[in-house]
Amino acid sequence: MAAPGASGLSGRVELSHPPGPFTVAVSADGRSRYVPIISLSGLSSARSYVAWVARPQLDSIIKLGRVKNGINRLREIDFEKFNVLISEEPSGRYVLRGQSPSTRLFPPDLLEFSVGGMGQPRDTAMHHHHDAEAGWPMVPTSPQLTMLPSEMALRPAVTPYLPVDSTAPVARASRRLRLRDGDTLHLEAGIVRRTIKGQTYTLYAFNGQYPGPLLEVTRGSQIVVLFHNGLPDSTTVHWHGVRLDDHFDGVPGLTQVALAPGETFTYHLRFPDAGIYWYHPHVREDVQQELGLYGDILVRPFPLSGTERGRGSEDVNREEILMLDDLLVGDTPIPLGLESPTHALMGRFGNVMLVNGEPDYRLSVRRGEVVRFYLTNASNTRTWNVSFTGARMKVVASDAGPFEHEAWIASVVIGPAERYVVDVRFDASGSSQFLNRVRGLDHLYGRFFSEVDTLGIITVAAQYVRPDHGAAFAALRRYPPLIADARSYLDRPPDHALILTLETHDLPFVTQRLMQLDSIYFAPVEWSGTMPMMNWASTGRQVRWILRDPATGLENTAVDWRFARGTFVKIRLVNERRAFHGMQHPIHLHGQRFLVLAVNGVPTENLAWKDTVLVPAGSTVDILVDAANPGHWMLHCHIAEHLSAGMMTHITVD
Ligand SMILES: [Cu+2]
Repeated sequence: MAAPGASGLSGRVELSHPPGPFTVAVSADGRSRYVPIISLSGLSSARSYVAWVARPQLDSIIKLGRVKNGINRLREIDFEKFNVLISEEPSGRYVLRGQSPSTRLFPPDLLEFSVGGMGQPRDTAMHHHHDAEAGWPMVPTSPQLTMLPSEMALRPAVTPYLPVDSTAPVARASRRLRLRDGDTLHLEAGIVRRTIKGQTYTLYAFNGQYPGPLLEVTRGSQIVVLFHNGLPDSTTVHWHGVRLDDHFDGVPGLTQVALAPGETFTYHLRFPDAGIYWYHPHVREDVQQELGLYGDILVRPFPLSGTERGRGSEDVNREEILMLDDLLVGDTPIPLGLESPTHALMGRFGNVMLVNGEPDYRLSVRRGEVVRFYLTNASNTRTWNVSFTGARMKVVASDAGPFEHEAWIASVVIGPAERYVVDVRFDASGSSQFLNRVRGLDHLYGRFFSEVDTLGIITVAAQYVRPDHGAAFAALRRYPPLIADARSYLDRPPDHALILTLETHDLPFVTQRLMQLDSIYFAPVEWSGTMPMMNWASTGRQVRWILRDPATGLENTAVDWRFARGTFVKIRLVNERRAFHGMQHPIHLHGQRFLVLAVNGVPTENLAWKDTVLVPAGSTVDILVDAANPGHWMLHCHIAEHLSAGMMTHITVD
C-alpha cells in the first residue's frame, strides 16, 4: 500500500524459501525464516530508498537495506508477524508498506456464531453415531490455548479402541541385531505392557521390544524375515525406503494380502543402498504405529567410506540411533478409532515425547566427543525441530544417503518418516539439552506461542575424549554431484503433478466455522496440536485427504501412473493454498529414491537421495524420481491419519 501522497509507487514482497537441507526453513526456536524479495516500481530516481521490517507493535525494527526500482533480494528475516516498510531518504518518511499474511490472523467475531459456539445444540450429523461416542475420555489440551465450550463438547463419532491384555509380557528396550547375508530373522508383532512416566499401558511391539529390534545389515546383503502376526488385528510389515522386490513391500491390496491374526509371512529382503531405514506396519498405521510398532534398519557402511562418498563411522567417537515418537495420553490412555481414525484433520499429536520409547533420553559423553545421531521420525503426524544446546551440529545425510556437502545447522526439521544423520560435537563440559522447539499457533486468537520439550540430557564429562576428531569435524566435506545433470531438470516442465488437498462433509458447526475463519492464514507447518478438540473429533468418515492429478482430475488410487524403468521422472507436488485446511504433508514413495529439486521454485543447492519429502502448507516441491526398481509402489502421505483417510496412490514402474 502506498502512503497518502505517494501516488504512482507500487511494490510487492515475496517471502521466498531460504535454500538449505530442509524444505522448511525455521530458526532453532521454531520461527519461520524467509528471504524477502521486494519488487518496486515508480520510485523517484532523484531520491534513495530503504526497506525495513517491523513487528506490528513497532517494538522491533530492522533495516533490510537500500532498494531500487526492480527486484531487490534482501537479508533473511525470522519475524512471525511483521510489516515491511519502504522509506524515502533523507526525510525518513515511509512511502510504501505491506503486511505479512500472518498479521491477518485476528480473533474471530465470536458473535458471528455464538449459538453454535456455545455448548449446544449437538450436531445433527453426529446424532447417528451417539452410541459410538460413549466411552471416550477427555483429551488433554494445552493451557496456552483458547477453547470454546462447543469445542470442548466434541467427541469422535467412532468406537474407541485400545488393546487389553493384562497378561501381556512387559516390553524390553530395543536390542541390536547384526544380520549377515543369508541370515533369517524371526519377527513377531504382539501385545506388550509398558510403563511410561509411572503409568502402565497395553501397547504393541515387535519381538516385545521398544522400538523393535535395530537391524544392522551390510549393503548388498539379503535376509529372510519369518514374520508372525500376534496382534488381535490384521497387519503387514513395510520396509520403509528399502529398494526391495515389491512382493515384499508389505502393502495390503497392492502387493500382498493383509495377514489375519495368527498368520505368518516370509519376507525376502535385499539392501542395495547404505543408509538408515525403518520398518512399520502398513495397515491402520494410525493405530498400529501409534501403539509402538516400528524399528530401525541401519545398512552399513554408512555413509559410504574410504574412496566412496561420505565420512565413515571411523570419523566419530560414537553412534546413536534415535527413534522420535509422541504418545497421546490423558488421565487414562486416549483410545484410537476402531472403524476409522480420529484426528483425521491434523493427525494425532502426542503429549509425551519419546526417544527410543523412553521419555527421558540420557547419554554420557566426554568433552570434545563427536557423536553421530541417526534420527528417524516415527510419530503419526508431528514434525520435529530438534537441537542440542551448547553444541555444534552438522547435517551429513538424509533418508537414503549423504548430502552433496556437509552443512552446519542450528536444528533438524524432520517430518514423519524422514531420516537425518547429524554429527554433533560436545565442546563444553556440563550438560547439553536435546530439545524440540517449535511455535504453536492459537488459532482462535491468532497468537503464536513457544513450545519447548526436553527430549533428553547429554552429560559431558570434563575429561577430553580420545581420539579427538575435532579437526575432521571442523571441516565441511564436499562430494561430487549425485547425478551428473540434476540441474538440467530444474527448467524442464514436470512430467506429472499432484495437488494435495482435502474434502470434508458433516463436520460439526463449530469446526466448520472456526476452520473457515482460520483459513485466512496457514503456517508452513502445523507444529503441534493447537486445535485439539476439533482435530480429535474429526474422523476418516468426515475428512477425505486427496492426491489429485490436475492433468486428468483423477484422485488417489485412480491416478495410477506408469513409468519406464531407468528413467528420471519429475513430479511437482502442489500443496493447495486454498484448501479448507492447509497443512504440511510428508509424501513418501515406496521402492524408489528421489531428489528434492526445488521448493517454491528455489533450487535445492545441496542434494541427497530421499524417499520422503515434507511439503509445507501452500508450497510447491519438485522431486526427481529415479525410477529404477520395477513393480507396483505406493505414493502417499505419511501422516498416519491422512493415509487412513485416503491420501494415497500407486505407481507402476515397468
Ligand atoms: Cu498428509
